[in-house]
Parts: sequence; structure tokens; C-alpha cells
Amino acid sequence: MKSGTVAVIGKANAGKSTLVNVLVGEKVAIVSPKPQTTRNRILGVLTRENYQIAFADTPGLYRQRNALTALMMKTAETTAKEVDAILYVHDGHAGLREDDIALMLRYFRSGTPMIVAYTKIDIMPKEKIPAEIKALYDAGMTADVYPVSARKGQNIARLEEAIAALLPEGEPLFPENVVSDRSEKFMVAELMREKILLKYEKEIPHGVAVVVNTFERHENGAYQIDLDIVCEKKNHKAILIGKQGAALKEVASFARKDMEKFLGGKVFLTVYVKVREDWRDKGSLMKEFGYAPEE
Ligand SMILES: Nc1nc2c(ncn2[C@@H]2O[C@H](COP(=O)(O)OP(=O)(O)OP(=O)(O)O)[C@@H](O)[C@H]2O)c(=O)[nH]1
Ligand SMILES: [Mg+2]
Repeated sequence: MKSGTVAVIGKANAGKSTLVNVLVGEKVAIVSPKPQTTRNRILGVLTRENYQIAFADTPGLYRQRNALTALMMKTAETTAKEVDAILYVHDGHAGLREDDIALMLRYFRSGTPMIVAYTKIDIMPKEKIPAEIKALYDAGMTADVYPVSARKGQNIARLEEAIAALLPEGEPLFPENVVSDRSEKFMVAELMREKILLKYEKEIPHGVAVVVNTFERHENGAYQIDLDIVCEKKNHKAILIGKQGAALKEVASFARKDMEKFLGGKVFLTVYVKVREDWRDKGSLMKEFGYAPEE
């Protein structure tokens, strides 16, 4: 059987997490239209009869502005070095620029087998694809390129087979019922962050961390979840809460529904908003909020 790990690498907002979720067949990573949604390396595991692929979703390659984003870039870099193959995700809809070619070449030349997923083809003119693939080949990037749409499920099965073919022979790394290396508690915090990313303007969610303080399952199958939304400025706290708490109530209820779907039980959710000035530049706070270098 083929078995191994695959780093999912690409620019921020390229569609990496969406693609991992579609390949794995379950939501293992949150998704949003804002860049820098993913902050941690998240494994999504796909097990078939003849192969097991452990996809390591990574934070998108983007500008570094603080200690948190620097850590995110490092996570992507180290993950790419520790895997059997790289799945480079390119947003076809965003066009192919010089820096895209340079980035792809850099990973292609690292020596790790690589495949390119040319994604979001459902929202771009198809006739552009061959010329762009040719430009890549002319530049020396000769990895196989798979035009796909994660949203429409186009060409996903073929991409999956091609990835499996790159992996070494070996025993599966995970039991077949495992789809992620992350806990339910982690996913619950991420679902809260996803709804914040969707509801608020971007400087707010980028400065937010979610800390789950209570995660209990009662005998009747219901969950008690208490969490803190930590933001970095007082005025952000006011925006998060909104007039008479209306904004917070709405975003919490939105998150609670998703948590119930994910956990398969009723959720009682309590949410507090806290301020920790500039936590994204303070190593000890980052660690407390779940952002430390991956072992
Ligand atoms: N139309 C279309 N949109 C897509 C597709 N794949 C992803 N998207 C959208 O692209 C946006 C970014 O998707 P993500 O999966 O969060 O991207 P990412 O690369 O993980 O982003 P970061 O974690 O920030 O690096 C979201 O709004 C997705 O819905 C696709 O195949 N087609
Ligand atoms: Mg992501």
C-alpha cells in the first residue's frame, strides 16, 4: 500500500483548506475569503483501499507583519521539508504572475516530488489555462499540473490518484477511521474563528484568538462550551460586541450551529471577549493561545 504525508502549500487564500476538505471528504480546516485564515499545520487524512494520504494543510504564504505571521510562514516552510510530496495550490482565478512562477519553482527545485493543483477553474476562463501551464513549463516548472475546482468537485479524483502515485510503499500512518490529527476542542475554537472571519472586517479577525476554557460533554449528549475571544485592542472589543451585544450574539449563534453539526449534539455556548494588547507580538501569549512552533 502507498502511504505518506503531503504538504499543501501555496499563497494565502489560494484555496488550500477547501481542497484538503474536499479530498479528505470532511471539514478538517476552516475556510474564509480572507487571506491568513489557516494558522496551524492541520493534518487531514484520506484512507482508501490501496493508499493513505496525510495532507498537511499549512498557513498560506503571505506578508509577515508580526511574530504570529512569522511563525505561520515558518510552519509552512518546515512542513514542506518534512514530507513525501508537495501539493502546490495555485489560484487560477487570481492569474499567474512572476512571483507565482518563482514560488512554484522554489518548491519544485527543493527535490521533494511535487504536483500543482490549479484551482478555482469554475470562476476563470478555461481558455487561459493551457497558455499559463505552458508559461510554467517554459520557466522550468515541469511538475504535473491539474486544473481543478474544489468548490465544484471538478477533476478532484484524478488529482487524488496522481498524489497517491507519488507516495512511497509503506504501512498506513493512521488508523483508517482517523480524518484529522486535531481534537474536537481545537476544531470548536476554529469554527468560532471562522465565523469571526466571515462577519467582521479584516483587521478584527486577524487580531483574534479563540481560547476554549470549558469543553464538557454531558451524559445526555449535550455539550457545555465556554470560550474567550481574545482581541488585541479595546476598540476591537467594542466592535466585536456591537450595540447592546447584538454583533456578538449573532456571531456566537452562527458558530454554535456549526459546532452542533460538527459534534452531533446540542451545544450550550458561553462567549467572553477579552483584550490582550498586541498579543501577536508576544511569544508567551501566542503560546497560551495555541500558536507555538510545531514539533
Ligand atoms: N470559486 C471557487 N472558490 C474557491 C475554490 N476553492 C476555494 N475557494 C474560495 O477561496 C477562498 C479561500 O479559500 P481557503 O480554502 O480558505 O484558502 P486557503 O488557501 O486555505 O487560505 P489561507 O488559509 O488563508 O492560506 C474561500 O472563499 C473559498 O470559498 C474553488 O474551487 N472555486
Ligand atoms: Mg487555509
